[in-house]
Amino acid sequence: MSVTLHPSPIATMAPPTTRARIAALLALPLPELIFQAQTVHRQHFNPTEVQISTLLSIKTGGCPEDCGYCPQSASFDAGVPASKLMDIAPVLDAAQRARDAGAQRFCMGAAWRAPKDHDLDRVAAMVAGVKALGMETCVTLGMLRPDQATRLKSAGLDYYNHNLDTSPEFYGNVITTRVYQDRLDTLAAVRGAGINVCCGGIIGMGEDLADRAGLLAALADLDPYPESVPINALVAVTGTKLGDMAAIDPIDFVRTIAAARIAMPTSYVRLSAGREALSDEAQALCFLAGANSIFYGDTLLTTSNPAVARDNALFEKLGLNRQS
Ligand code: SAM
Ligand code: DTB
Ligand code: SF4
Repeated sequence: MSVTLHPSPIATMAPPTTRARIAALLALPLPELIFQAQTVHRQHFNPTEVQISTLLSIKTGGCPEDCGYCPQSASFDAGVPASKLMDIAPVLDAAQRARDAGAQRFCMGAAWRAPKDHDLDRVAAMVAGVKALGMETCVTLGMLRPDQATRLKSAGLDYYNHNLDTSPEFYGNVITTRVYQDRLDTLAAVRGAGINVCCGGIIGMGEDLADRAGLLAALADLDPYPESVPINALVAVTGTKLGDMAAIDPIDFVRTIAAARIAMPTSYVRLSAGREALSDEAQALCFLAGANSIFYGDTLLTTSNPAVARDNALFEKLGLNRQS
């Protein structure tokens, strides 16, 4: 007599996907979520230390991409005039000022779809100059080919920022001039050149909870996941496609930070754009949720950031220190 073996339902049940795990985290009661995030954070970091990066826009505006959030896109009139790539000396002056003010990393951003090779020569000189000041270096220049990534690595580049921005499904609502796979290809080129990856996204662009889980899952499933994860709250700039978007509820932002911390335990999770609209109390919750990095300095790229004096007072009030 033959016996048909039926596999047990438990053995055949697929393990939950990263996305499902993150969706479950986002749905937790806040105290439970914060506790889990704090626990993970303390396993890998000193919870009183915050990494400090300062941004500079080295080439502003006139960008051919149509990212719906971005005041630098030529598709919108957000009152940001286009300018050419800066000279090297003023960039190094700005880096030195940032270093003297306490920044560890200097991040240079250019409003390009992708850098041209002759522009890359000057950016490589900027990277080498900032490195010589004893700072960590980061650039965000748009799409990159593997040979361009190698060129930047040779100049001393520590981090390349290129965000996935949102979930694969929501992406087309925000950007039509390039696709998700383009972003993944650039990230692979950066990783392949041995540069650390800085990659995150934006919350508050009209996406739903499933999209937030999808973004965080896409980040966490990168192998390895990014060393640095900027979580931006949309800065709704008048004139852009998303200029009328309502502000995100700060508690939803805190939840996203906490889920990012749990999903990427050893990453620096950066409380990025949108901090100016957050109260001290909301920012304190973000730090409790596992954020351990900020952009420091009065401006981001084209929009404003909390004044240095406000951040210094916040650090003092919360007993936070700059990472040593
Ligand atoms: N052009 C390059 C690129 O897109 O890769 C680099 C600069 S771009 C301004 C860097 C990132 O800033 C974007 O990917 C986006 O995540 C973020 N960003 C831009 N505008 C923003 C806004 N209004 N609010 C929040 N984040 C924003
Ligand atoms: C990131 O994720 N946020 C920064 C940085 N990477 C380059 C940029 C935020 C820009 C906010 C809008 C602006 O100032 O133009
Ligand atoms: Fe251009 Fe970057 Fe702005 Fe997109 S986010 S429009 S690529 S500067």
